[in-house]
Amino acid sequence: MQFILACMAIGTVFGAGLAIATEPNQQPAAEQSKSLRHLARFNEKFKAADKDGDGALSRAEAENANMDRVVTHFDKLDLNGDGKLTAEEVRALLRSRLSS
Ligand SMILES: [Ca+2]
Ligand SMILES: [Ca+2]
Repeated sequence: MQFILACMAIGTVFGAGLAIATEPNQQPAAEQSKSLRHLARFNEKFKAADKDGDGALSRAEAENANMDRVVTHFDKLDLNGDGKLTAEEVRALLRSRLSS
């Protein structure tokens, strides 16, 4: 059992390393650092807005953080309908904004 777990852990590390190694080739460096900065800003804002620290934003948390676009589209963004937005669900908004 421990051997299997060790194999899984090694596979995860190598898999992640591979993803990091191949990613920079997919877009120009300047573009990538721009989207990384964008993502870092988003993560900070998300964490600051998540007052109870459960890793998701309730509607009230989004309202308190003045995330107007998130509040406006809250029901649409809440893909699984649990009344909270995870970072992944809010990222769908960022993606739609970037592509439109
Ligand atoms: Ca929360
Ligand atoms: Ca949700």
